Amino acid sequence: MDRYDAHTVETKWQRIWDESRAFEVPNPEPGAPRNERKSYVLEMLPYPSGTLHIGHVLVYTLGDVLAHFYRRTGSDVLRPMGYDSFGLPAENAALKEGEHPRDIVERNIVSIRRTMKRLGWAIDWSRELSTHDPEYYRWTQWLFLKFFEAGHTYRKAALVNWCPNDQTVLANEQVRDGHCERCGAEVEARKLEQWFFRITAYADSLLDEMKDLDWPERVLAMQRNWIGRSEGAEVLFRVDELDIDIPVFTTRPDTLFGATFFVLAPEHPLVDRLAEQSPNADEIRTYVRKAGARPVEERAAGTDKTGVFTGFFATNPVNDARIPIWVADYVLMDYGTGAIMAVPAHDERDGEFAERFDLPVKVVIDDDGKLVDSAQFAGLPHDEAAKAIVEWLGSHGRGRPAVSYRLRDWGYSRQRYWGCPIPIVYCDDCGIVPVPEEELPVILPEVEDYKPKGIPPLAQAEDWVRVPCPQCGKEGRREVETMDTFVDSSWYFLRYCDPKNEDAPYDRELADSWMPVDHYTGGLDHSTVHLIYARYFQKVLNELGLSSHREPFKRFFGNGFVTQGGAKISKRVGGAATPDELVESYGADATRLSILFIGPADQDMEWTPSGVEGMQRFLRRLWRLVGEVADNSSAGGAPDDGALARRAHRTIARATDDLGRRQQFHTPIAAVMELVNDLSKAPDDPAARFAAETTVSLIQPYAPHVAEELWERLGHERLWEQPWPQADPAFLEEDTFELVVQVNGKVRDRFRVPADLPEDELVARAKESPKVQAHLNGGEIRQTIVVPRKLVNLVVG
Ligand code: ANZ
Ligand code: ZN
Repeated sequence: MDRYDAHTVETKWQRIWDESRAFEVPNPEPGAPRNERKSYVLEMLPYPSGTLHIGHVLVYTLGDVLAHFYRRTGSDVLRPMGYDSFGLPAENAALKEGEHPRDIVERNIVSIRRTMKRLGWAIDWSRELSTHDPEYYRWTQWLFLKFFEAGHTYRKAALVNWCPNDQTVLANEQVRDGHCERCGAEVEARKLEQWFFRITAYADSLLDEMKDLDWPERVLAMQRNWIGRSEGAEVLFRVDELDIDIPVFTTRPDTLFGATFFVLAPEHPLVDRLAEQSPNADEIRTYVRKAGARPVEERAAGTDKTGVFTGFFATNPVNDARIPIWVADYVLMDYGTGAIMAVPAHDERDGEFAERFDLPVKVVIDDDGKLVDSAQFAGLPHDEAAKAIVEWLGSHGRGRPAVSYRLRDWGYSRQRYWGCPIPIVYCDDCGIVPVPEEELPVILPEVEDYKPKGIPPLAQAEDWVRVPCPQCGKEGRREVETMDTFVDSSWYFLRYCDPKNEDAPYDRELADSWMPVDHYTGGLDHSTVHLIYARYFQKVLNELGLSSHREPFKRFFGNGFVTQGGAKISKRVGGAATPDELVESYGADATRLSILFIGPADQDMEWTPSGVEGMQRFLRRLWRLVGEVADNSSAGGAPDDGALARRAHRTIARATDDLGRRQQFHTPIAAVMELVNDLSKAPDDPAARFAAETTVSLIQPYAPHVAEELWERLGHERLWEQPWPQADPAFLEEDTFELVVQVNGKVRDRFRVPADLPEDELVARAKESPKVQAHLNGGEIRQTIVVPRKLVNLVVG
């Protein structure tokens, strides 16, 4: 047999797959029976602001392995691909290169597609889409109209996060520690009219429906934290001089007797009224102006406490105490009610403020957690007291249980050029008027200069902007802001189900049959951005009757970052090899294997060239060995039950379990390598042929080209369509033993495991046991003792 030449093998099979449209899944005729088992395998679509880097090789190879695995285990697999081509990343790239964003993304798309094909990813290319394509964004606009009609999107003036560098508004989700997520510039506060999605109305659904998701706990925890649900009470404080009640939100109604002052956020609507009648009017107004310019993040952190006294007092409903009303910027307008009762004895921030301004401190909860100095509630444990006080407030009409959320409505309009136009016309008489459905798409106009200057660049396109009002026909003006690119990516997975539809974003029945996405893969950096927005969209679409599903992604796998020299690879970094260069030097199969072999794919991983060299050597060895076996034996020989046959069956069982249940991508490669070792030691074993076929079959999802070539050598055809090998339990049984698992020397579980598991794997399985976990209690494992073929003892303390 010839030497292994990756290039020849890979181009051969890529051509065959292309010509036979191997990975396309045609949609069935309406009403036609379908395979019961479907698997929608999806990875986050790339931004074509640049070309692909090694990080992409990881994400899309992960998806590829799953797609092959599920196809071969009997599912109809949908595995589409597209490009998130609108938005800041592309526009910033265009600005840097002095070109039009469309030219940049379209050029990058050509390059990305070519690289993807060279890597042999099994994609249904007939469903390809780009979000900047009018055929796509027409439907983004159509969905906007549906959201608008149903009141899910609205316009309001609000304090927004302004990136002075990108000259545009950022959603809260796009601000990291007070800095722009994309460019790193410090974010400023600005007041602007904005378009919002009413995502806060879905806060509880977003929380409750997490129970249906098979997602990593850390991602769910991030979303929970982002939504930030707090239970507490709203309490009314009276201001007699003005004859008004001001509600506050508190999570600690049990501390009500300890309130010694009262604070309004500078933006609170009542501040103006108080200032008008206050002797401190000037001081208050100056303070409010200054606070408004301070970034919200800094205010919330509240390192240096500032504030002014208004001269007014509020009355505490439980004890009629009159407490001074202050204005201070550590209270934020968009949380709770924008007003607080301050309890300096039990709240750290109030404590600091009291110290700074010399305000009284009153302790109302003692060291045992019981109330003191709190009238009839004294002596009660504080949680019981909280309930009793809220009840008392309710019966006196001074308060009620309340819930607050950290989640804000999603501001998505951008003062930038390269985005989906918002199909709205402003009319002096009719107000905000939606563009009629039949007039979509509202095409993004060409402009002379798309550079961001604070005024939306679309305002320059005068002929485009001026348009008759769709309602009264008088001259109106088009909306000149564009949508954030996260709107485009909030529904693309639905369009893939029916990408050519010209009458609707997608046929509901078709989308229902593919959705939800069964395996979604992408970066953890989207945990609180795209992954929340897409969930929100899906819920609204469900309620608008456009989908029967409420969750878009049943299972999510968050891949780790690929680093090189310790640095995260997110763009082309100097010195880092590109996927194209790797394919050129080592072949696609070696490149694919090497990235998944580094380690657990959900953790960050350091990429080194030696890994891909090692994989190239492995493939050469596999090639030689399988070639020899193919020459020396004939197809169809049944394996005996010798050691090699047993090994092969165990390898099947391990790889199948790792891929299907444990979502482990590196261990099956190791298992196959071991089998190759065993085969090389026993090339004349009666089971050699079976072992060789098993090897090729199991490595196929990782290295599909070489696997296909060797499969052919072994006298078979179209491995990508062959059923996944099945481990025969008869071959598995013998070589297992009953593992005894102890915690601190006490037996907590026993179960059978394969005899050849390495020690670290024995320990891993021991820790996975729910019975053992119940006894670990989350404690730190200080020592592990392994007795081979017998037991694992975990010592915690
Ligand atoms: C009295 C009190 C006593 C409070 C105590 C806390 C501890 P989380 O848990 O994050 O929901 N608060 C309410 N609205 C606020 C606003 N707009 N800006 C700044 N702070 C605000 O926080 C809820 C608590 O944060 C509320 O409960 C309130 O202070 C404060 F020992 O009321 B608390
Ligand atoms: Zn009008």
